[in-house]
Amino acid sequence: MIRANQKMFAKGCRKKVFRNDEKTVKIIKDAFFMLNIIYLRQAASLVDLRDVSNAVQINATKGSKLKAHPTCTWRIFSGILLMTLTYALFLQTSGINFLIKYAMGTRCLIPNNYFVWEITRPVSNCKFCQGVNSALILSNLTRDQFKFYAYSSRPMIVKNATNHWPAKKVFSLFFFRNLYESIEGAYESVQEECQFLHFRSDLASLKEVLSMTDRRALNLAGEKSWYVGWKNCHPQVLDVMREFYQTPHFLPEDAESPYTNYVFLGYEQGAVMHLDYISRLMWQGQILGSKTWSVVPTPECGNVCNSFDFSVDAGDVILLDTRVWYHATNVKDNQFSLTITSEYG
Ligand SMILES: O=C(O)CCC(=O)C(=O)O
Repeated sequence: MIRANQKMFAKGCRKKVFRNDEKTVKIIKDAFFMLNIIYLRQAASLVDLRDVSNAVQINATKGSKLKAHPTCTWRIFSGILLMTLTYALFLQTSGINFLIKYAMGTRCLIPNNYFVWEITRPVSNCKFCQGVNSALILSNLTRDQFKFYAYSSRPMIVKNATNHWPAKKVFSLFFFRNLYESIEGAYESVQEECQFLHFRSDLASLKEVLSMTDRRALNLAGEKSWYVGWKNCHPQVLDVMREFYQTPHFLPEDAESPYTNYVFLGYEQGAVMHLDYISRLMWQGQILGSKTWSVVPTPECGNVCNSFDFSVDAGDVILLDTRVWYHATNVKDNQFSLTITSEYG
């Protein structure tokens, strides 16, 4: 009997789960009171009543799982729709994120190379090269004396201006090998923030340059000749280098100089003919060896200006506006050439 009543009550409650109207609620309430009275009359205890109540809850839950209520159908539909939209949004945003990351990870959307620089550079005013047929050679200059020439676009050589630099006794391929090997992140800084120029050499990175064999480093017979340049921008590398050279003493006091520099070193054919895309004028201290520089005016000035060559020896400083003079270098007489270059302006 109790079981039969339980079944009946359970049936009513299951309906309650699925129907919300007031009439149903009233019927169920009445049934509930009736059942309680019946149970109590049949000497059921409160524990029995609690059991009935538990049984009803279990059945009601089962019912809700087995039978799909319209609200549930709507919920399932909404859930699927929501999941689909979220997934679509995820795909879309991950696509957008990919594009954002690509744009942020790419330093320039337009490729950064000589061809692009050449076609986008401003046309030069030929005044910079008119009447210039040779480099101006200066020596024993004070800062005051140099003021007059400071921002000239005529190539200039200041003789014997770096002879006192300790760099001439210290700098070598082996010095830079030790320096770069001893500073964490030094190689990466060249690769990621600075620049490596291999010119005609088969060396693809500074790491390759600094790990070449001693025979090749010395350009011994049978070894491939090499000439490279790279920009130093790692602060620790620069700090160490600065112990061995100074900015040329004659440059104007108020001239700006970046806390970066370039090293060019190697043998035989040096830099290939090119223009620099930098913000200021260039100075270069020739620390070891002698070089020939070839300078050529920009093509738009080719009919009013001349190309010419000049020589620079160890100890000299060369000053050149490498933004308007195309330039190439050649190391003399199988010597080893090593220079420090930076900007001023
Ligand atoms: O020193 C060299 O051989 C080349 C220097 C150069 O090309 C530059 O400073 O732009």
